[in-house]
Amino acid sequence: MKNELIFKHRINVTQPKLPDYGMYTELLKEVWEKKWLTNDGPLHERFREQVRDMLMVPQAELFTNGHLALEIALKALDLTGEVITTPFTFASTTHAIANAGLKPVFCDVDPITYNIDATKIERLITPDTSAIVAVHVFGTPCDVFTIEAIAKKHNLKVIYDAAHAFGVEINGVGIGNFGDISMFSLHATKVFHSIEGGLLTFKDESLSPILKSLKNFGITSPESVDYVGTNAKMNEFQAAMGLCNLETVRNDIQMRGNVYQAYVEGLKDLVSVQLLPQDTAVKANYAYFPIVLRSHEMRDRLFEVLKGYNVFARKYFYPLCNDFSCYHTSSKETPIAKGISDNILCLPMYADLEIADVKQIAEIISFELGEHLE
Ligand code: T4K
Repeated sequence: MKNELIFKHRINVTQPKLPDYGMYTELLKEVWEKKWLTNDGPLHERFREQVRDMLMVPQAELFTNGHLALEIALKALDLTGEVITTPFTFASTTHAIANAGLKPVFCDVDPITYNIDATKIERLITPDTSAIVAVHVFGTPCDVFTIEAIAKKHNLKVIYDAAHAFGVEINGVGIGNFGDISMFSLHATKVFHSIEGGLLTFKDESLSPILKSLKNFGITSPESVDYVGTNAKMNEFQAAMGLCNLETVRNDIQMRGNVYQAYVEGLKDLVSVQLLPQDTAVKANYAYFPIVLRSHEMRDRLFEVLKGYNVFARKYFYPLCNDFSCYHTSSKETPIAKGISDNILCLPMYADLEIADVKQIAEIISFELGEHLE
């Protein structure tokens, strides 16, 4: 340990962006005046329209969190049987598939982007396959064009878990325009948040009434319930937070970009560290800063030693979903994903992280990996 590099304050993997307090309470006055707290209130509607415009998508529906939004997306598309998906993701993705009564079939990932390897999808398709659920992990877009071609050829639906990808664009096209439905998480730990929250984007207008109904107990009119729905409505306090954060999100992403560059500068020459590459066709949102170490032991040692410096990195995503005991599957079928998951560490990344702190974290890592550059 190098004592002079120990932080006096705790640095977590992320820290939520909070808006101006006065701006938030000003919006809450409307809630008090109208006495409308949830169930499609006026702030909810305003937020829905503004966030739809911001993401440049034709249709958007809001939910109380990303996980339930994803479950509802799968139910709305009336899927059956098997769904091809990635094991390198948060538990939510696989659980949503299972909770929708579907069987997750795990496909290996690309060693560079950590996203589902589109070239390995077709061999997993069976007569029971109804969809592909891919994740834009850490905000890096999947190979959306290859996935679209496979889906068309085999008549499959495509759902993107875009939990990490708020504001990402491919050649100027909002990432929420790809696939049948995309899900964005608006959780406090994300690039953009509404405390808790979820958003589905889609092109097919006819999905809108089904999604609205599924998040409201399956009710379709005062005297009819046509679906086995749930309660996944976004309330007015969440919508107010979303409206406030929309004001600053572009600037927040720029600040994250500065943090990202400072990390790249500090870590790019380390031979033990693999960084996510940047694609010039992609407008990034710098949601996470993952590094892949050369071995599992090196990753676990760095994870522990960073805590001594007051730096709390996270092993996103370890273990892999196909190693969860509840699925009775194994990561043996997905060796690339296993290697990444065993060796990955996500470093602190948020808009308000000081550049000097990023440089210090990079210096700690260089020192601890024995690659201290004079
Ligand atoms: N799909 C994917 C690919 C996802 O990553 C997620 C969620 C979902 C679907 C589901 O979306 P949601 O239903 O959540 O909308 C966190 C988040 O809770 C979760 O939203 C996120 N992915 C996941 C990657 O990260 P944990 O268990 O790591 O959270 P926690 O409480 O340990 O917090 C992480 C760090 O953030 C801590 O260092 C402390 C800091 N923090 C957290 C909160 C909540 C704060 O400083 N303030 C806060 O208010 O899951």
